[in-house]
Amino acid sequence: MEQKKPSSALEKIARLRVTFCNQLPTRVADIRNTFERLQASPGDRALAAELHRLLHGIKGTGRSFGFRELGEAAALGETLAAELVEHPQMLAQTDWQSLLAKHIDQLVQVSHSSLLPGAQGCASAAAPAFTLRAAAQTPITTETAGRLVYLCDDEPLTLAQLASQLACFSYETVSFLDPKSLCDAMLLRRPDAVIMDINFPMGKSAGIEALATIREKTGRSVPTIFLSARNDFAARMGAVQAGGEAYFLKPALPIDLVAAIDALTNQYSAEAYRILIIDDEPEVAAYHGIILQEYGMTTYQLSEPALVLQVLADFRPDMVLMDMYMPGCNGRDLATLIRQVPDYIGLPIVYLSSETDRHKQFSAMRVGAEGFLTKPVVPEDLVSAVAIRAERMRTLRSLMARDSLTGLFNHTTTTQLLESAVASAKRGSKALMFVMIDIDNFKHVNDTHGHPIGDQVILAVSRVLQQRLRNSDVVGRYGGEEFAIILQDVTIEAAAHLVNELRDDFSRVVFHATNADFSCTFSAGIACYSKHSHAEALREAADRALYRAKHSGRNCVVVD
Ligand code: GH3
Ligand code: MG
Ligand code: MG
Repeated sequence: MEQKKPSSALEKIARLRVTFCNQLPTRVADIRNTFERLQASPGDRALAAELHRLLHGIKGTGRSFGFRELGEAAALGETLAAELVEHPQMLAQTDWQSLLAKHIDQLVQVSHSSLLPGAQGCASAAAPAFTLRAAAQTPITTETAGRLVYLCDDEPLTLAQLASQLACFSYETVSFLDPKSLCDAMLLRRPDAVIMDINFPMGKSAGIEALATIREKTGRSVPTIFLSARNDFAARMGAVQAGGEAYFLKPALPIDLVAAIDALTNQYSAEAYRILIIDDEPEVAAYHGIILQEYGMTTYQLSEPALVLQVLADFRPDMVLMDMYMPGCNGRDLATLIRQVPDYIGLPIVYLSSETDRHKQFSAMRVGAEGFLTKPVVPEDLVSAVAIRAERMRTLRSLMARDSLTGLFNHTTTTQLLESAVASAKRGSKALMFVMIDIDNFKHVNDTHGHPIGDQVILAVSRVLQQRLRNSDVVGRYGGEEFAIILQDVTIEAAAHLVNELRDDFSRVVFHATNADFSCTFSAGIACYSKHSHAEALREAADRALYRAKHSGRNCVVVD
C-alpha cells in the first residue's frame, strides 16, 4: 500500500485555501442571484437573511484565509444586508438598491482579481494567513513508570530512607553525598527531579550554591525540591532565588514529597482537550481545527447542525466553538438547544464569527454562551481562549467524577467505567480484570494514630496504585478504605503478579506517627471478565475473593 506522508498544518491550510478559491465563483454567483431575487420581491425577509448569510460567510472565511480585500468588500455588502433583514421595505428605495448593487459588483470584481495568479496568493495558495509555532514536541500524556530522581544529602541514612520510600512509589533514584558529584552526574544524565539538602560540611548553604552552579553549567533547569533542617528566612529565600520549586522541613512525609514531584513533573498531565467545532463551511471548521490540533488538542468538525446531539454524546467535547450564521438555524438557537439538555448545562460554548455588531454578539451570548471570538482570529488567541475554558470544564468534571482526598475516580464513576469496560470487552473479546483492595486492620490505624494519619495511609495506597498503573488502567476509591482497579488487556497471571507487587510496595511504605513509625498492608481480590460476564457479577466475585484473602490471614492476593 502506498504510504502517504503526513502533511504539515500549513500544507493542510494551503489546500483549504485552494478549495475556498475554487468555490468562490459559485459563491459569488449565488450572492448575485439571491440579490436579483430579492430585487424582484423586496419585502422577502427570508431572502434578505439568506443574502446576509452568504455575504457574511465570504467575509469571515475570506479574512480567515488571508483574503483581506475580499473580506472587506463582502463586509460592506453584509452591513447593508443586515439592515435589510431588519427593515426589508428599505429595498424599495432606489438609493439602497443601487448602493447594495454597487457593493456586490465590487465584490465580484475583487473575487476575480483574488483568483489571478499571485494576486493575493490564491493561485500559489501556499501563502499562509499567519505563522504557526512549531508543533508541540512533547506528548500530552507521559508514561508514569520509571521517573528518575536524584537525591543529594550528606547523611547516608537520610539518603537510604528516601531512596527506599521513593522506590515504593516507583521512582528510580540515584543518591549523592555531596553537591559536586550531583553536579557531575547532571551533566551526564538529566533526571526528572532533584531532592536536595541545603546544609553540607563545606558550607551551610552549599546546596543552594550547587543548584545555581548546575543551572549555569547545564543551561537548563530541573525541578528541584529542597529538603532541609533549616527553617530560617535566609535559607528559604536562597532556595527560592536559586529556583527551588518546593521546600520541605526534615523529616518530610514521603507522601508529601511524592505529591510535590508529581506536581513538578506533570505526572498526571491530562488527556488532550476535546473541542467540537460547528461551522456550516467545512473548510472554515477544518481551518480552526488545524490550528487547535497544532497545539495538541483533539477536534471534531461538524458542518451539519442537525447531528449535534449525536456528536456531543459520542465525542464528549470539553467545549464547543460555534459559528453564528448557518443555513436552517443560527448559532444562538443551536446554543439554546444544547443548553436545554441537562447533561450539557455546564458545557462551555464560544461563538467564533465575523459578526462585529456588539448588540448581536450580546444577544447571542445571553443564552449562556461563554464568549465571542471574532474572525479572523489570531491563532494564539483562539488557542488560549479555548484552552482556558476547556481546562475549566475538565476541573468541573473532575470535581464530580473524583474523590476529593485522593483524586482517584469516585465510586459512581468507577462503577460506570466498569460497565463501559465490560461492554467494550464484549465487543472486542478483550481480557478484563476487576480488582478490589481493602486496607488491613485500618480501624486499628485510626484508633492508634488518629484519623489524619489514617488519611495519610489512604493517600499512600492511592499513590502506589497511580504510580504503578498505566494511564489506561482505571483506579478508583470504592469506599472509605476500599479501592478498585480495572485492568484491560492483561492475563489473569499478569494481573495477579502486578497486584502482588503493588501489595509488596505498599507494605514497605513507612508512616511517621507521633509516637512511632509503622507500616500497613492491604488485601486484594481479583475477578476475571470472561468467567463473570457482567459488571455486577465481576464486583461480587472480586468481593468474595477479597473476603477469602482477609480470612486467610490478610496481606495477600486471591484470584476468583
Ligand atoms: P479489615 O482488615 O477486615 O478490613 O479490618 P478494618 O479495620 O480495615 O475494617 P473495618 O471495615 O472494620 O474498618 C474500616 C475503617 O476505615 C472504619 C472507618 O472509620 C475507616 N475509614 C473509612 N473511611 C475513612 C477515611 O476517609 N479516613 C480515615 N482515616 N478512616 C476511614
Ligand atoms: Mg473495610
Ligand atoms: Mg479494611
